[in-house]
Amino acid sequence: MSGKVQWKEGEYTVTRTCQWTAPGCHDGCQVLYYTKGNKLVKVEGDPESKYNFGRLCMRCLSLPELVNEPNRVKWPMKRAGERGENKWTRITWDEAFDMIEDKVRTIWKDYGPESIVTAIGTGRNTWSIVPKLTYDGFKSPNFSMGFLPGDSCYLPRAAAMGTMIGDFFIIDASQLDERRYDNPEWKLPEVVMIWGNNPLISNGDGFLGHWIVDMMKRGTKLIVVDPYLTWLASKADVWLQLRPGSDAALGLAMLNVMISEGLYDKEFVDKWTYGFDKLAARAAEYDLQKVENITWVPKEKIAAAARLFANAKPASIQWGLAVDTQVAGVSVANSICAMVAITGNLDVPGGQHIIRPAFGVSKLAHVSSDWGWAEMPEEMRQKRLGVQEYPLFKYGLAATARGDSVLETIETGRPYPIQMYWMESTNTFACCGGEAKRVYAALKKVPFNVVVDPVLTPSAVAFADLVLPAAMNVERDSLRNWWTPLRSISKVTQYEECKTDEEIALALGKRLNPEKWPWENVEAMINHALEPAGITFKELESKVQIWPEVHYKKYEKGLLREDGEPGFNTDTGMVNLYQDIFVEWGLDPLPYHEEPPYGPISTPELMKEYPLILTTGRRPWEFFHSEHRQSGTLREFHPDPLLTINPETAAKLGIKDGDWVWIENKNGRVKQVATLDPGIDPRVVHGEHAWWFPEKEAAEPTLYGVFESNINVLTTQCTTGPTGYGAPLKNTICKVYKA
Ligand SMILES: Nc1nc2c(c(=O)[nH]1)N[C@H]1C(S)=C(S)[C@@H](COP(=O)(O)OP(=O)(O)OC[C@H]3O[C@@H](n4cnc5c(=O)[nH]c(N)nc54)[C@H](O)[C@@H]3O)O[C@H]1N2
Ligand SMILES: Nc1nc2c(c(=O)[nH]1)N[C@H]1C(S)=C(S)[C@@H](COP(=O)(O)OP(=O)(O)OC[C@H]3O[C@@H](n4cnc5c(=O)[nH]c(N)nc54)[C@H](O)[C@@H]3O)O[C@H]1N2
Ligand SMILES: [Mo]
Repeated sequence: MSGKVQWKEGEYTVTRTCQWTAPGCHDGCQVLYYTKGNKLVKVEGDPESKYNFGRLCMRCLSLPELVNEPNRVKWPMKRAGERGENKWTRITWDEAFDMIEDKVRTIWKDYGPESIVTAIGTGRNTWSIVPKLTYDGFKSPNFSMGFLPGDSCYLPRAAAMGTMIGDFFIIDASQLDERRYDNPEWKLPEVVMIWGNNPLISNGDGFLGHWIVDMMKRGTKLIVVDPYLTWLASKADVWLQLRPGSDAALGLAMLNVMISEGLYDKEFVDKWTYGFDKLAARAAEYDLQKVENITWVPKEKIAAAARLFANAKPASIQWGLAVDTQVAGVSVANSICAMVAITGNLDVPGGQHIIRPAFGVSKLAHVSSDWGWAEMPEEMRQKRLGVQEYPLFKYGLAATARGDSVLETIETGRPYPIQMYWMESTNTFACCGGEAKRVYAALKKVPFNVVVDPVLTPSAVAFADLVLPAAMNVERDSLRNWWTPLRSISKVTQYEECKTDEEIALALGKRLNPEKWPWENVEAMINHALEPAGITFKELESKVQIWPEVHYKKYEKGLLREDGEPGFNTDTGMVNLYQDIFVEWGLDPLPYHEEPPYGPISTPELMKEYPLILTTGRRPWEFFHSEHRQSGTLREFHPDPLLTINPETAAKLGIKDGDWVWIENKNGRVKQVATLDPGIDPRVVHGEHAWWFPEKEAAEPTLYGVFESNINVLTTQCTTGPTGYGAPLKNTICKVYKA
C-alpha cells in the first residue's frame, strides 16, 4: 500500500504511523498498526520506512498484549485507605483536576511554586510536555529526571557536549538523509568505536542499533569498550574489556597515544580547538602501564585501539549509558569528545554529526526540557534545586533540577519544604532511583503525590494520593523528532478513560495559567509545535515522515552560531579541549580519572567482605526498564531477574546455572537467578535492574515484590562527581551466595 496512510485489509484497518511511548522506547520506528474496531491486534514494521526498513523489536511486535492488558489504570483514582493499602475510589477527570488545582493554589499561597517538583524518567514524550506543565502550569522551576543518581542518563554527556562543543553530536550512520546508504555525499565510517553501549538491544538516544550491522556488512570495523562480551564485542577488531568505572583513564591513555604518536588532524586542531597543549600535557600523565593497572586492559590493546581509530577516515563513536554512570562521567564524555575532535571527525560525512532536531521542531517531539523555561522569572529559575551548588546544571543541553538534590531537600526540608511530587512516566524506587529504600522512605514524607501512568506501578501503590490513567502511543496524536526525520504519531484507539500526557497538561495548564496555554485543543498545540517546519499536523500525518536537508562542516559555514559567524556555538567559538568556565566553578578544566567510590583501589578493606565488582542494568531484549513485566510473551522469554557470573567464580562459590542467589552489600541484599557466562570477567558480576512482579500482591508490605530483586537496593544516591553529574550505578561492589 505504497504511499497510503490508512487502508482496509479484510476486517482490519491498517494505519501507517510511528511508535514511541508508552510502552517506552528511545526511537520512533515507522509501523503499521492493525486495528479491529477500537482494538489493536497486530503491529508490523513498515517495509517502506527509510528509518527502520521494516524491522521491529520483540517489544513492539508484542505491543497488543501490553496495550490490551486488563490491569491498566482505566480512570482517575483517589486514594481511599492509607498509602500502601492499594484501596482506591474511582473519580471523574473533573474531580481529579479540581483536586490538583486546589492543592496547587494552596501550595502557591502557603509555600511558593518551587515546593512542587515534577519527575519523569527517560526518553518518553513527557520530556517536552512535563517541563511545560512544570514551568507554565505549576510555575515551578523544579522539573527533574526523577531520582536518577547523578542524573546519569545522557545528561552528563549532554553537559559535556554543551560546554565543549556547544551542540549535540551523533554518529552519522547515513540516517540523516532519506537516500540512506545510497546518498552520494555520505561516507562509510572505516571504524566505529562502541563505548559503554549495546545498541542492538538498547537503540538508545534516537539511534537504531541495526544501522551498525548495516555498516559492518559494508565493511566498517569495530572497537568495543565494554566489560562484557556483547554480540558486537565478539565481532570487533579490538575488544577492550575494562574494569567497570575506569573509562576516563582508558580515554586519556588513548588520547596519549594519538597525541604522542602524532596521529591527530593538525589542521583541525590548529583552526578549531582551544587548549590542545594543555590537553596533551594532561594525557601524557596517563602512561599506558599505569592505565593497564587501573583498567585491567593490556597496554598493547589500548595502543592498538587508539591507532586503529585515529588512522581511520572517517571514524565515529557510538557511546552509551556506561559513560554517564560513573563519578567521572563528565570526564569520560570530555575525553571521548576530545578524541572525536582531534582526529578531525566532527561533522564530516560518516563521522560525528552535529545535530539539532529536524526542522527545529523540539516541542512535543523531542527530548528537550526548555519549553517555557526562558520566560520563567530569573528569581524563580535561581530556586531550581542543585543549580547553585552545581553550576554545570545551568549549562547542560537538557538542564533539569538535580535529582539527588531533590532527594536531600525532601529529607531535610532545606532550602524549602517539598509539598507536592508529580510522577509522570517514572517508577521511582522500582527503577529510576538508586538506593531504593531511601527513595521509598523520602516519598512517604511528601504531603501530596500524583502518579500519571498507564499501569498501577509499585510507586503508585506505595505513595500516590491520586493516580491518573495515561494513554499509550496507539491512543495518542503527537510528534517524534529525536533527531530526524520529523514523524507524526496518529491515534488509532481509545482505552477506557485514559488521556494523553498532552491532553492532561493542556487541561491543567488552562486552569492554572491560561495565558500560557492558548490552544483550543491538542491538535492546535501540535500545530504550534510544528510552526518552525511550516506544516500542519494533518499535513504531516499524510506524509508520516519528512527529512530535512543535511549540512556537513557547519562550523565552517556559519551555521552553528547565533551571530552567523563560522565556528562552534561555544564561548571561544572553538571546541574547548580545556574549559575556562570549569576553572571559574572550581572544577578541573581537563578530563581526569576518578576512582569509583567503592572498588579495589578506593576501598580495598571493604573488598574483603564484598569481593566482586557489581555492574548493573545492561538492557535486555524483552523489557524497557520496569515496563513489560506483565506481558505474557515477553515474560515467557525472560521469567526471572538474571545475575551474570563467570563460570570460574560460580564454581568457587558453589553456584550452578539457574540457582537463585543473594547479591549483597552494605546497603542490603536482593535475589536473582545465576546465569553462567564466560563473557564476563571473573572479578565482575552483572545484575539486572528494574525488577518488580505485577503478578504478586500489590499492597504493602509486598508491593509487587519490589524489594525482592531490585538491584537498586544495592546502589547509592547522592554520591556523584564534583560537577553533580555522574554516579556509580554500574560500578559498585557486592558478594554473591546461594539463596
Ligand atoms: N541499577 C540501575 N538502575 C538504573 C539504570 C541502570 O542501568 N542500572 N538505568 C537508569 C536509567 S538510564 C534510566 S533512564 C532510568 C529509567 O527510569 P524510568 O524512566 O523511571 O523507567 P520506569 O521505571 O520503567 O518507569 C517508567 C514508567 O512510565 C510509564 N510510562 C511509559 N510511557 C509513558 C508515557 O508515555 N506517559 C506516561 N505518563 N507514563 C509512561 C511506565 O508504565 C512506567 O511505569 O532508570 C535508571 N535505573
Ligand atoms: N530494551 C531496552 N532498551 C532500552 C532501555 C531498556 O530498559 N530496555 N533503556 C533505554 C535507556 S533509558 C537507556 S539510557 C539506554 C541505555 O542503553 P546502553 O547505552 O546500551 O546501556 P546499557 O545496556 O545499560 O549498557 C551498555 C553496555 O555497557 C557495558 N558496561 C557496563 N559497565 C560499564 C563500564 O563501566 N564501562 C563501559 N565502557 N561499559 C560498561 C555493559 O556491559 C553493556 O554492554 O537504553 C535505552 N533502551
Ligand atoms: Mo536512560
